[in-house]
Amino acid sequence: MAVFYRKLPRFDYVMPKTLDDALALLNEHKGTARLLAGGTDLIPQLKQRAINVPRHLIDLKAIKGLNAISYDEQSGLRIGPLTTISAIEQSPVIREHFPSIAQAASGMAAPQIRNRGTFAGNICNAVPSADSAPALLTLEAFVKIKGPKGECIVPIDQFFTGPCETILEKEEMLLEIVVPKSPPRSRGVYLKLAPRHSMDLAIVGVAAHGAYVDGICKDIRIGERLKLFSGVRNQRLKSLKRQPGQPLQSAIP
Ligand SMILES: Cc1cc2nc3c(=O)[nH]c(=O)nc-3n(C[C@@H](O)[C@@H](O)[C@H](O)COP(=O)(O)OP(=O)(O)OC[C@H]3O[C@@H](n4cnc5c(N)ncnc54)[C@H](O)[C@@H]3O)c2cc1C
Repeated sequence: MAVFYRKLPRFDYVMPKTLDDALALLNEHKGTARLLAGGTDLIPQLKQRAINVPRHLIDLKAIKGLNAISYDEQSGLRIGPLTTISAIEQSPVIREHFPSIAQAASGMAAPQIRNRGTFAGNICNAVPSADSAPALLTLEAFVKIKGPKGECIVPIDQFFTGPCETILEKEEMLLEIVVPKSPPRSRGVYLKLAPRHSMDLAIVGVAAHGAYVDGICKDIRIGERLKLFSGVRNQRLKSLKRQPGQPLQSAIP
């Protein structure tokens, strides 16, 4: 059973006003500093002493402009690193163009946590039960990363390297989530299996995204995020993924 200490461990708390200052601090205290977005993962982890205590906590909240959601036909959807789960859940543009992302957001935690926690923090924490990941995987999203060496854009399936592990270096920050425009006549959905839906972490979370033209399945993508990365894979899903170009009914085994 997890033990929660009442007091947080000691650390220095800094609240930079600009992105450059935040990145400079992260680089200066390489390996001994952590970024703080909503804190809904980090603070419980610190109270549990579940992670090495950082010497410096860099709170991003005072940096303006990091919570934007924007969409256009060319560059697709852009989600800033401080965009809360609630903002994503309620965004008209996300609901219209990327409903599986909105569904994933609305199935996460309770409203209080959704008002504070961010999608970026959810994918940086990279637990196997993270609800944000499956929809982003099926939508072939990218993440923009910034560090001392500059910026790079990485496909989301290369971002995760294992349970609670990502390619992020200690001095790097996730700057943006980018979701390309979906092809016409495509649809997506996110389904979460949990004992009490949003009040529990997912046992299984599956997103599917497909494009169909005249009953023919042009493209099907399925993003799974099985709890514990058990390696168990559903054979029906696997064979369905191999069936683009088939009439939809015959593609379902
Ligand atoms: C009661 C409760 C219920 C929950 N239920 C669910 C649920 O149903 N589904 C689910 O998926 N999650 C759930 N969560 C977890 C969810 O709240 C978090 O994963 C949240 O999305 C993390 O975002 P945050 O802004 O709070 O991140 P933080 O806690 O601030 O940060 C998380 C980690 O990411 C790093 N980080 C944050 N932002 C960046 C960045 N821009 N660049 C680099 N690193 C960064 C931090 O250093 C830290 O290591 C729950 C949490 C609680 C407390």
